[in-house]
Amino acid sequence: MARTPLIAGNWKMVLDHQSGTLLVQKLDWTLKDAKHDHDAVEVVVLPSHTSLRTVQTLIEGDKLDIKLGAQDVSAHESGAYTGEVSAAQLAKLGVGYVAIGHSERRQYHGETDELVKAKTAKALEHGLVPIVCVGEALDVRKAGEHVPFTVGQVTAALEGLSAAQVAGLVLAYEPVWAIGTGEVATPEDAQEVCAAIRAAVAGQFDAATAEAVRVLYGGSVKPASIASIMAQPDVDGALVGGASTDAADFAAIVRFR
Ligand code: G2H
Repeated sequence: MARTPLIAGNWKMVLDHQSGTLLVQKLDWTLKDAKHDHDAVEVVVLPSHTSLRTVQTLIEGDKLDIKLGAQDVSAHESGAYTGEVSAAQLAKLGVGYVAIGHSERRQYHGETDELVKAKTAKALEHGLVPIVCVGEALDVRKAGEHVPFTVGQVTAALEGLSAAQVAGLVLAYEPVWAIGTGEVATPEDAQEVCAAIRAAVAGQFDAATAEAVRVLYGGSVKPASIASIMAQPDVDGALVGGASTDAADFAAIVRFR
């Protein structure tokens, strides 16, 4: 079965609940004008936790086809974890997706492969679709170790999950050197690692799981670069940061074809 492309907008700590709501409205109008087929390309926005409720109310109230995701989730079930947001809380709010292990979480908040694995399992337990982020820093790329490094992050995150769970989740390859730098990996760079990730999933689970799992590329994706990235056979979509905070740019990325 063909994999449905997914374009996810990671707003990071940029938009608030008002600017975020406005962006979703503009995005929806633009996509409706363009008669965008949401079954052909799925659209997800990942607001800050403070904006989730407002954006969810808009999406549900106006029956928008845009889907909602969070940028992070706790590995804990519930209890005395000040500042954390649980998978159960997100699920109750109607959140469908959650980014886990983004390089900014790994870099600035010390998130380890072990924590990413625990968060992924917890998200799945509550019916959320994890978008598990992996990718190498510049020194790793320069050493030519980007494939084993990234595959290692994937293998660690997926350890202990069932094939069915893995088939339904999303992996995002985001080379750290290309994040917010304007430096985009070439389509061939993206394909090389996304294909290696898929092959690793086949080895860890089976061929059908590898065929089903969606692998995104992320890192300075812009309207001008999306088509060539999406033309790669193992790239099933994009995790977009900066360009997702502009409705026109994000709509153009969603309409990559
Ligand atoms: C990578 C990406 C979105 P940007 O962080 O996850 O951000 O498109 O700004 O590089």
